[in-house]
Amino acid sequence: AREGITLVNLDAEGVDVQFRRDVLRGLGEAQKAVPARWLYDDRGSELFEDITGLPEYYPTRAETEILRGRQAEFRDLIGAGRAVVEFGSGSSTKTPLLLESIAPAAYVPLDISGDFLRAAADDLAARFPGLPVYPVEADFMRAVELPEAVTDLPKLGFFPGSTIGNMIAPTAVDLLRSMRSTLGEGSQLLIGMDMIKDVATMTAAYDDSAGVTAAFNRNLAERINRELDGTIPVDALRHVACWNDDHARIEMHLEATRPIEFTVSGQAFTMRAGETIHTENSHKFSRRSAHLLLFAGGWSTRHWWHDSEGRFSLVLADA
Ligand code: AVI
Repeated sequence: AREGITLVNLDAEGVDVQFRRDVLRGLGEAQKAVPARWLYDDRGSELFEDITGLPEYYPTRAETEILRGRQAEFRDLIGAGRAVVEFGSGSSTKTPLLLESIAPAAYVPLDISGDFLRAAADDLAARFPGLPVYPVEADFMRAVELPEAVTDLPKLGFFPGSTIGNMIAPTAVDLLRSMRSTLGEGSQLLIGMDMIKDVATMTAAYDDSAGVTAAFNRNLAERINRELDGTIPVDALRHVACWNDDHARIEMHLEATRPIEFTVSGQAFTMRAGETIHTENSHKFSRRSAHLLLFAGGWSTRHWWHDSEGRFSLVLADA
């Protein structure tokens, strides 16, 4: 199964049909699993914001360090006058750092959520008064038609945060290929990728001492109870973050601490003590695996930047 994104589809009772389908299907599998995209309801998105500021969660700080410290190099290698197409609503700190370094001709944020998109676009337009901003509400997992105003401009795709790492390889390749069709010949892509490092550092980033990541993970079970009339005893689920060396990824699971029974939308499920629901993958890369993934997705790597501790990379690639 591929982890796609589609526009919200509610039934007569206001239940998100796809959420219900994914949860019922995933809880029925031998290794229970729910696609990670469902972690991000309003509460989950708030908790993720909190995660990005945690001492253990190095990726946001490391990527911001690169965006701050390498502005002159971005200017040299990317050049002025491009339309910057950001996949996902702009982040309040990362996007301005890129825009101020390269002096783009236009900014096109793409997001599936119209509300986030408009808020981020208004914010950016206020900070860069001379810059034309064209928000596009779309599912960027598929090729997107960009506004006519930017058709003739060279493009730079921007996909920070290592969100590519939350996808299994076939989905990541599909996305990179869609980005290439969206941006067209002669375009560039600036993409964040989190690197493989010592297991303790990676694991701590997903199991912080304040318990914010645990709350983020358990919110998925709470969301199932809230939205799908579920009876999951959330107090019997423990947050687990572990390194899977075969797949080079951190996995998040919810582990039953005792045998439990519950229903979701009227369907009954059981879990043995120690059984888990797999809730997220966060793949980490070597230079070689990053290069191969980008290449399979239709992109040739041109330049690598990493933070002072070598934890995180921003990669510039050509279509
Ligand atoms: C959004 N994404 C890049 C985060 C990551 O690091 O994989 C999601 C996350 N999950 C737990 N902590 C952060």
